[in-house]
Formats: sequence, structure tokens, C-alpha cells
Amino acid sequence: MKLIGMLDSPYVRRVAISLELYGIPFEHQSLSVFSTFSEFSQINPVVKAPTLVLDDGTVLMDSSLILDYLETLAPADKKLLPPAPAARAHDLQVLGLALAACEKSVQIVYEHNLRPAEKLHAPWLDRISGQLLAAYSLLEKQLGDSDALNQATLTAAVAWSFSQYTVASVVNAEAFPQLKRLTERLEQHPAFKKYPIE
Ligand SMILES: N[C@@H](CCC(=O)N[C@@H](CS)C(=O)NCC(=O)O)C(=O)O
Repeated sequence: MKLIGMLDSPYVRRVAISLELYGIPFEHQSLSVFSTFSEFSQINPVVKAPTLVLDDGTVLMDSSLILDYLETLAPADKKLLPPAPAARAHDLQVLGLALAACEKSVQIVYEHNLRPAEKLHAPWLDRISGQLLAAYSLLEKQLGDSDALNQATLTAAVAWSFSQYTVASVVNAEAFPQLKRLTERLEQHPAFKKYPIE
């Protein structure tokens, strides 16, 4: 299978790291949704990263849907989500917060990079910055001092690294010691090192 998209996308990166942890072989094609829009559109006309092209030609998009499929392929001892309902609900709650943090960070980046400076909309920026901080505050509490490596913690760490890479001025790292500690630890894992934020 082929994973399309750049590792500076937290969504692409969480899929690449998960594939590595599952032990599923794949080819990574680092196409940009911006600078290589037309090449990307030939693979997926919707131009969303990540896109996963299966060996039979099926095209999947949206990281959570892709990971839903990959989790079915993973051997039992490598699955990244717990099957028991209560544990699953807990991890999905963490994932919802981590993915909201990714989305709000991306929205802040797009607001600054894709709009002419005179068209920046301050009330929107204030709103999404507040939402981003709300997501990280809840995530900080939910994670506690967890040391596990699973879909919830890996996505939280990928989200945190992305926010520190792109919107560090909005998210003061010192206010989120658990996220900082977890991310520093997981970024040392070989799967994270193999697929670094670009
Ligand atoms: N919910 C999606 C979000 C994916 C997403 O927004 N990816 C960005 C790159 S970080 C993208 O494709 N941007 C181009 C666009 O939305 O037109 C997921 O989990 O995969």
C-alpha cells in the first residue's frame, strides 16, 4: 500500500507511525497538498492528506478512517486500540481531544499562511486559539502520567509536536508538563524517529 502526504501533517504522521508499529509494509510518497496539488489530485481528486492507496487500488482518506481499516489488519498483539468498551471510550475521548488540537493548530496555520495579512480575521483566530488551549488543557488531565504507547498517546504526542512546531507562541509548553514529558519520551521511539516531523 502507498501512504501519500507529508510528515509535517500530524494526520499523515500518525498513520505512518501506526503502520510502523503494526509492522505493515508500505511505501511513503511525500506529496504536498499545496506545492504538488495537481500530482496529488491525480491520486486523490479531493487532495486530502493522508491518502492511503490499497494494493487493489481502493483510495482511503481521513486518518481516523484509514487507522480504523489498518487496525483490522494488525495482529492481535500489535493493535493500538483496546477492545473493551470502557477502555475504548477512554482512548476515543483522548483521541477526540488530540485531533481537535491538530485541527485547531492547522486552522491557525492556514489563517496565517493562506490569507492575505489584511484579511486575517481576529475574532476567528481568538476563537480557534481558545479551542486549541481548551483541548490541550483537557488532554493534559486525561493523559495524567500515562507511559503507554497506543493510538491515543501516539496521536497526543504527534499533535503536541505539531503544535510546538507550528503554533508554539499560542501554546505555552511549560503549562502542559504531562504532554511535554510524554512527547519527549515518545519522540525517542524508533517509529517516531523513522517518521520525523519534516
Ligand atoms: N480529518 C482529516 C484532516 C486531514 C487534513 O485536514 N489534512 C490537511 C493536511 S494537514 C489537508 O489535507 N489539507 C488540505 C485541504 O484540506 O485542502 C484527517 O484526520 O485526516
